[in-house]
Amino acid sequence: MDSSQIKRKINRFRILIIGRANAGKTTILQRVCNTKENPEIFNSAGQKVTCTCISWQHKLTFSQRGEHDIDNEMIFQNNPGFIFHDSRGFEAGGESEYDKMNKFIAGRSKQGNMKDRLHTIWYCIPMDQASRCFTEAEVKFFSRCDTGSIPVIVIFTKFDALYAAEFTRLIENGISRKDAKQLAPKHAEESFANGTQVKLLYDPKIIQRPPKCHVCLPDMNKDDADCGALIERTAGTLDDQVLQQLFVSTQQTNLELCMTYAVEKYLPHHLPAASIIDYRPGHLQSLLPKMRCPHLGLK
Ligand SMILES: Nc1nc2c(ncn2[C@@H]2O[C@H](COP(=O)(O)OP(=O)(O)OP(=O)(O)O)[C@@H](O)[C@H]2O)c(=O)[nH]1
Ligand SMILES: [Mg+2]
Repeated sequence: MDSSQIKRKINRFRILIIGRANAGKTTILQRVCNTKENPEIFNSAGQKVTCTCISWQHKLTFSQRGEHDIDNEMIFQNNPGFIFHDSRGFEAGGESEYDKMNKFIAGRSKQGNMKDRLHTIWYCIPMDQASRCFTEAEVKFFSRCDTGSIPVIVIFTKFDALYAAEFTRLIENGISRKDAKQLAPKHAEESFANGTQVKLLYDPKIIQRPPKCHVCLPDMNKDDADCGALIERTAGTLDDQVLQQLFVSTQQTNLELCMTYAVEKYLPHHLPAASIIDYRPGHLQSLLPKMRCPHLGLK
């Protein structure tokens, strides 16, 4: 199937994003869709959820308009190829909220039609809170929630919150302020990768249903934010090649990934063996414009 056939069949790539209030969920979705706009929200009947009583006294906030109703679909005009479902998890609501989420995931994983299924779950855990332990809700999700074949990726959001402590540690070790500022992000990533939180996440004694992988995202609120790592990890966790092609061609923030998948994964299956490619950069560049790769959105 080429990408236009895939798009006709599955239509849109559907993602559930979960995380505590203020975890940075909406910011990530905006980044992935390369926009600062809020999404349009549709209920499960496909009707737009609109705000009918806007006045300065009655102005509803974005979240009151249904952003966190897990059944609602959120679509950004800038990239309507993604459908998002947003959930604040079940931090406030306990069992009934958990059951609602569980039911939603179970229902969406059983849908006969591929286009109605959930294709990926992103679970956000923010790093900017005093206690950086997992909440009860998070432990419960990763111990009990059966997500079937839907891949789950943990996103450690607001990762830049760890830089200050790392900066201080470097200064205490005699590094200059200038160097410490430059080194802090890399050091923070290294100590985090070997730290308790990551170990806990994959410890079978505590977490019976671990995520497929995790990714650390700093500074998503900044104009030059880069969500490339999330896009790459998500593509890498999709076992189904059709879904992987759909995701790679739907996302528009990581062109490099499009090229990598085109050259390394898909072209070899679509070209006669004799025409397979010299990977030297100069040669490849001269070859690509002559090729038609509609399954990747490259024409
Ligand atoms: N420092 C820092 N701030 C961030 C980052 N991502 C988001 N923020 C800020 O965190 C705040 C909350 O971000 P949102 O994206 O609205 O969080 P949310 O999870 O959608 O919040 P709710 O919908 O209310 O649950 C905003 O002020 C963002 O600018 C980040 O990577 N680093
Ligand atoms: Mg939000």
